[in-house]
Amino acid sequence: MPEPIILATWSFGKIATAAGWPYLDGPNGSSLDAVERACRAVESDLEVTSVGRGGLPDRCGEVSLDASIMQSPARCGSVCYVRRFEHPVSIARMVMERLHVVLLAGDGADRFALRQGLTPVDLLTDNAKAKWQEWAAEHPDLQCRDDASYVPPSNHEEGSRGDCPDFRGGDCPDFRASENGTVPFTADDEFLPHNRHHDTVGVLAIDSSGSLSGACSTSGLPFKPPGRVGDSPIIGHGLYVDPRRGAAVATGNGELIMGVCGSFLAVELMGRGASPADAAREVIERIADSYELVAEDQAAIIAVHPSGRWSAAALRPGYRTSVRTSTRDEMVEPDCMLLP
Ligand code: SD4
Repeated sequence: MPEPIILATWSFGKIATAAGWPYLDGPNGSSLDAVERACRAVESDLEVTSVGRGGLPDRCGEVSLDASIMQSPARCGSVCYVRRFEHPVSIARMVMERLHVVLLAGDGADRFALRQGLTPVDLLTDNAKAKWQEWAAEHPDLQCRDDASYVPPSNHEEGSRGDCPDFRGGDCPDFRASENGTVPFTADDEFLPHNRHHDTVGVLAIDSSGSLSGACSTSGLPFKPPGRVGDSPIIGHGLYVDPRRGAAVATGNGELIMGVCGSFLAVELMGRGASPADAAREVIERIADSYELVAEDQAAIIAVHPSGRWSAAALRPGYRTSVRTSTRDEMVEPDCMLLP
């Protein structure tokens, strides 16, 4: 059996892995409980402005949340456009465990959550409202308009090389010393303030029985057009888990990930024999090949094989994976960063 492991996207993934690990550790550990708890912790962190309560709203000032959870093609659930509940990942789990459908959207998802006994909350915090008002003042023509003239920025969490004195990345071939031979990110947490933009929290875990689970949760792109839903709640795009082939979770600009079915692609490649490093890199290369990218674009993916071998790849520097095992608790640079 592989050693239990929990992996999460971005530096706020440390919040997630810390919350999930106690549910994973030990003979009764459950990867499903671990990934749900991991996402819930970030959903409740009001400092995080891209997940859960405290997430930045759409251009009309309304927060909507997306999440998914998965153990196998036959066992998955998701919700999108949740507007009244703090923990979309738990609603997604309820969809998986209590319904014969995969995805609930909008009012239907909110009403389902209410019927399950969850308590509605106001998702728009004062901080998020203030940021939206600032944005609206800067973009008076765009506030609450549906046209395509404004492209929502992808969240850029951890800056660039210039922000990071310990940056040791490079092009894929030079940087990838070995799978999982990633360079630990050594900057202090203060260096990566949690109030800067973050993206989706995506979590993958394997427990001591070898069971693989994944989950992700997001408030989507900041100031998105109303109604916009990204990759995170769509099975195969933001998240995919197949116990025989592996699991993958994506983060970044959802539109880039959706066009290549990013998470499914990574798992499918592993199922056909690719290593996690090659699978993750190929997804990012496929994105780069398929889109006319702009400087703002970022996408990253974590791929884990059922054996526990794993890797992450990103379009650009700035993305890190949080990893926790019985012997490790750290953030690591991706094995592949395709662009400077
Ligand atoms: C989305 N991938 O909705 C998610 C969230 C994200 O930068 O990563 N935002 O596109």
